[in-house]
Amino acid sequence: MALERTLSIIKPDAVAKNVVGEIYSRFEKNGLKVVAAKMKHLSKQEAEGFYAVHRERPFFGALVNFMISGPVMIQALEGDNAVLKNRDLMGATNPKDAAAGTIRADFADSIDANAVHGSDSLENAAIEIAYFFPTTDVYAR
Ligand code: RTP
Ligand code: MG
Repeated sequence: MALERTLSIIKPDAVAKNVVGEIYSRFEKNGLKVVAAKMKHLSKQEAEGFYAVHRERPFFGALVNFMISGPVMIQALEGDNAVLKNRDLMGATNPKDAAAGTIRADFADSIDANAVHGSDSLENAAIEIAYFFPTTDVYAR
């Protein structure tokens, strides 16, 4: 299996629900190690830049406004097949469609307030990690 890194964000709704530790525990129990982390209240510009691929979508404004509604917890995760493993732990984008036992099934309220972000490809993972962390702040383990 390939050792990978992926970018995870615990969104404002889940930070407000005080389930950061609960979500970290799921990463740890499934072989994903935190190799960089910080809490941050994103500016509008930072959120727009992060989700730039979605800027033409009808939900872009709502997505950005939600992401700046409170602090988020941002982490790089490392492990075997980390990108797909994290997506599996997260569950489907809409919590109504998320499999039982996934983070979104357990903690998300709606397609907007859906608890977590995870990179969707290895290529995007590298871009997203670099967006938030200088290489010196990512700790190989
Ligand atoms: P994320 O990027 O946050 O990890 O979520 P994702 O890959 O599962 O979903 P994506 O298609 O990348 O969409 C990014 C976020 O935009 C919101 N969204 N709303 N109303 C809608 O149809 C809609 N579609 C997407 C969601 O909050 C999603 O997480
Ligand atoms: Mg996405």
